[in-house]
Amino acid sequence: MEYVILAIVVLVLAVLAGGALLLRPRRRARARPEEPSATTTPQAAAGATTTAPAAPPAPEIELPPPSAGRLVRLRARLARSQTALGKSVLTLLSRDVLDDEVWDEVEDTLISADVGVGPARQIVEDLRTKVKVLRSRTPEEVKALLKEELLRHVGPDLPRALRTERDDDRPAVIMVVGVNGTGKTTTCGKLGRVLVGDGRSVLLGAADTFRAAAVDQLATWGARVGAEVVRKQEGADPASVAFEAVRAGIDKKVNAVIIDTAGRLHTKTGLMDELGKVKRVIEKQAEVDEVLLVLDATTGQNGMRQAQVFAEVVDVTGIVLTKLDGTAKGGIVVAVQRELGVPVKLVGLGEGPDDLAPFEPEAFVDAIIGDG
Ligand SMILES: Nc1nc2c(ncn2[C@@H]2O[C@H](COP(=O)(O)OP(=O)(O)O)[C@@H](O)[C@H]2O)c(=O)[nH]1
Ligand SMILES: [Mg+2]
Repeated sequence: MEYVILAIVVLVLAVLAGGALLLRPRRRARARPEEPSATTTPQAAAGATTTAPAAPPAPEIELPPPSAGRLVRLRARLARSQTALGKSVLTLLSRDVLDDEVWDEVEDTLISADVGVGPARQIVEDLRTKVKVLRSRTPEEVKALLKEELLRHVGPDLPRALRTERDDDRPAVIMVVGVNGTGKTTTCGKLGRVLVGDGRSVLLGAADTFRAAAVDQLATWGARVGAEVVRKQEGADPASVAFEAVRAGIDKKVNAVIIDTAGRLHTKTGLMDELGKVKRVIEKQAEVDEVLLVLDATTGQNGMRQAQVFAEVVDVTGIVLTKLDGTAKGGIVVAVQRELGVPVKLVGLGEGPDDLAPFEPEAFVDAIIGDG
């Protein structure tokens, strides 16, 4: 009898335990679909259409903050330029006596911030005249004059808008060129993200086929921003990748196609021939709206000389000045526009996905001169 009671107790316990085990996963299973759907609904829907051929586990697509006013938000990144330029120039100009020696030092400071010799001399000359005209010379007045002079050299009225809109039945085509390591692929990704954030559809073309890693790097950006990537194997003909990317962009009616290119080949002439060919091949189907030359702000004159070679081969429509964060060489904006004859349209202020800003002359000059 006791055995029977014991057996019943064991049986009841076993049923209870089994029930509990069955219930737990059910509860979890019910909770699961609610979690992701709350965070990814709008973007995931967009991603599902634009990245249709991608592998099943849908990448998490992030929606970036708006691009307008970014330079103001990122101005702290220009702190080193501010120390080099704004602070030291203002310290010099607040001396009791402004003699030749002080003015020479101001000029040297501007040159060491990469403004360029010619513009530095001009700025000092004009500033000197204006300060002489001023009877009282308060720090505020001097700062306002310095800002005015710098702004004039940065060019407040240069056309800096990017052409990223469809033209009739063609997407906007943007080619990104420049020396290896300057930040081309990163810029393609960041720019794609800006455009997607502004509600446009984007397709990326991986025409840097020199290294497989470069293609993968662009594909990672594509997955992240929700842009399809047209790619081929390492060593494939870059022009054919660009051609197919534009073809796909036309077929899929995207707003913009961004073509990443190689910054090196075995020989420099080979690279330049290749770039010219990429552009010509694209132009069989669509106009190239922008050729953005990416320039690393930390490389100074040397980088500029290399950039000039690119500018001779493809008609550059805008400069992307990268790595302005953490360099004291903010003055290079003035020099680069002067030497290449093309406006700076975008600036890179860090490695993060939202560290690309449309270039705004006033905000830039304010940031490198500083408020304090
Ligand atoms: N600090 C900083 N690093 C950047 C910026 N833009 C790109 N980089 C870094 O520069 C390196 C080279 O960039 P990549 O896009 O691969 O250059 P590419 O060879 O021209 O395609 C990477 O480590 C990027 O994260 C920028 O604006 N600021
Ligand atoms: Mg690259």
